[in-house]
Amino acid sequence: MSAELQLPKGFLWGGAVAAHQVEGGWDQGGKGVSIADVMTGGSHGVDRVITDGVQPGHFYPNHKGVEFYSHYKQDVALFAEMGFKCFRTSIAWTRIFPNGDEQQPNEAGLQFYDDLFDELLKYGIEPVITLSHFEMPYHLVKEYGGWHNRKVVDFFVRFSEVVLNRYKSKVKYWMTFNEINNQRNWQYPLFGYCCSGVIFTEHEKPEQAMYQVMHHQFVASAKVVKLGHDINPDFQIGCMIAMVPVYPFSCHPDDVVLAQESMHQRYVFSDVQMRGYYPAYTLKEWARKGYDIQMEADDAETLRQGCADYVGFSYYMSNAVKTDASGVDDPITGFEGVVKNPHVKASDWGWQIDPVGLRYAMNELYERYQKPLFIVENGFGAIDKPNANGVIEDDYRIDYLRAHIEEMKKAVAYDGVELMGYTPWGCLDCVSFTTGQYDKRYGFIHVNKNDDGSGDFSRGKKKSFSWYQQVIASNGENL
Ligand code: BGP
Repeated sequence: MSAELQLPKGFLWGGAVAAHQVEGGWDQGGKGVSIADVMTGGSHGVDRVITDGVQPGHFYPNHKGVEFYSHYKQDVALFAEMGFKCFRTSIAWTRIFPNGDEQQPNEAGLQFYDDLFDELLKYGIEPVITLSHFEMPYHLVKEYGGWHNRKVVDFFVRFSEVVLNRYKSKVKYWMTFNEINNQRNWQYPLFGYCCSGVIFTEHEKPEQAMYQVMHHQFVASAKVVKLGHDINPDFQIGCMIAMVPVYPFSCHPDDVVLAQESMHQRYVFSDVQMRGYYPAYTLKEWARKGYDIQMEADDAETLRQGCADYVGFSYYMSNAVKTDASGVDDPITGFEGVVKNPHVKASDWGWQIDPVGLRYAMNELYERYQKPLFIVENGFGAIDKPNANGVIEDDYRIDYLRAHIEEMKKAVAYDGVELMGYTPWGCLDCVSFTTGQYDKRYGFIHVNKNDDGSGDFSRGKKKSFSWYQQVIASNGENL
């Protein structure tokens, strides 16, 4: 490989998961019920359902996750064997404040993350921590109406203050809200709910409600960034968006402008968190649609003072849009006018595989903000089948990751994009968010748990395990 394609020394190779998708132990150690605990399991073609509290007769996959709560030492040892420099997970808000509105935190919950971070640091693995990854306390949803209620800002800031202080000497890299722009897809209850605890379609003006929630989260994020920098000036606190670049289906100018408008609907989420003020295109949209977003007098100043340090983003796919297809929404990304891109293939779940799109996305984000990027999710969800010897030969996953890493390296080496690290999603098999399945897998580490109920949660190495090990050992040279 040409020397010019090298990644910088100290590049943060690792893997990513989220607390609710791996931990299990949903009612252990004083943990409260979170919104992830009231989402049923789905299957191919059958949607997950949000139930009114935990109801008998339903299967809730996140209650057990993959039992990381009890297996974390074994898992961290496997991450270390792969050579991880960092590991991204989230802190379950309900382990620290079971209902969300208590005055005092739950010590057992705090102790769990102390133990986890110590275990990681023992191997020289940096924790990369998301404060909110799709699992706010269910109590805040029932009693307050989720993030639509301004009071939730204070509850979140209290939770964040406790953990930022507690782990100030163990965790340097933080993110506020995971894929905050998912709620843009408010037509689909699961997406709005995961980010905010709000089912937007139940609101009279759902899109306005979504923007109100967005504003509350921006204020919360900015307050947390400022607070974090006061607690430890070395903290690096990022925003986190789902980056799905949208291409015009054709070079027809109307398609080009539609693609640009589609991106505005997503960029508002990173624009405000990175720049500290609302972009003109959003203010114009609110005026045009007659939306009345409640703000407090000092919110503008709060946003200005709380700009994030880096852009964390997930990248799985690109989309293409076409004007005369308007009205068709993509159920995953929510974009209007989405059409199949004939130049790329798709996964079994219709996610369009586009490694070159990652390089394009990195350039777009870097040019827009001129701040370091961190690819905190990327990966290939598939149904893995063991061969006759019981080994999972996941060459399709290796091919996907290799192609994306190649493009990532070009963005760094040829385009000059500043990139902090790369943490492929679901390094350890976990519960899929969109489907609630065990069988949609991403891991280098196999977890023996299946949608038919079988499995004992034992861990095994897939072929991709040793592949990724040599990728890290060579700092991305041997792909
Ligand atoms: C992102 C989420 C993750 C994760 C991933 C893969 O949207 O941040 O929580 O689950 O997508 O999605 P899925 O599990 O639905 O395949």
